[in-house]
Amino acid sequence: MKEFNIPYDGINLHAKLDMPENINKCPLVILIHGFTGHMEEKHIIAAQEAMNSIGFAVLRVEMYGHGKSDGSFKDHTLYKWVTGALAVVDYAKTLDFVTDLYISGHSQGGLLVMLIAGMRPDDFKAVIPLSPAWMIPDSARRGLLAGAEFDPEHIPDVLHIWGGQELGGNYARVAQTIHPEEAISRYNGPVLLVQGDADEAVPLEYAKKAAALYKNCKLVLIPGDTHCYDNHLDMMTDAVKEFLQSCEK
Ligand code: FER
Repeated sequence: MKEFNIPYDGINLHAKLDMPENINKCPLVILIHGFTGHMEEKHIIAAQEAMNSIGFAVLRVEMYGHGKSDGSFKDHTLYKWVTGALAVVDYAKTLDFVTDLYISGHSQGGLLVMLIAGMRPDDFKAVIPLSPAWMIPDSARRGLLAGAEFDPEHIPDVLHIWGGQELGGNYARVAQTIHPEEAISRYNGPVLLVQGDADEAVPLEYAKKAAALYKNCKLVLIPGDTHCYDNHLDMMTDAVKEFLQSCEK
């Protein structure tokens, strides 16, 4: 494992690169955590280890205001995550060992990779949104984010969200401008979307709608599982492994 920072626009994003064993050249998956998350979460590590086990390198990166990266949680927005992720892809494209590039993210990270895939569709062999929280923009337009209720036409400067944390109003202002359907329509490559059908954070209808809107999407619904695959983590990792292997055939 190599641990380092990816600098962009004067800030550092904390990254870890895990290589598969005994391989010189191989595909790379960029893997991103969710809202309030970080790269050492159980489901993120499980995905990374599964990918490594079938010969894929994995670049885990913590986005603005999360984990050991720069920026405060309160000040993060989806635009900051998008510009950060674009810089991460630029970095990944400089790595000589990489044969094919993939991108995967969980929850808000899943929304992020949907947006990035639409912005640079030529750069990825395939995209893997895990329980993607792509209802966030709709929720922001309705005035309900992470347990905070607000007037969507008069957004306060601070939102008081779950767990007593503060989130800047700019998060909501930015989220209101995002239309993931547009990003979905711009990516024609293969997509694997995995979600528990008892996900408590992302409505099941969003998983089904994304799968229908993508031109080439495999939807794996895990029976009875939660947002972070607490009951069947192995079913998530099995779906990811099978999909990635099919992409490399
Ligand atoms: C919300 C529901 C879920 C929300 C964020 C999430 C910001 C994201 C969850 C995750 O990334 O795990 O209302 O608002």
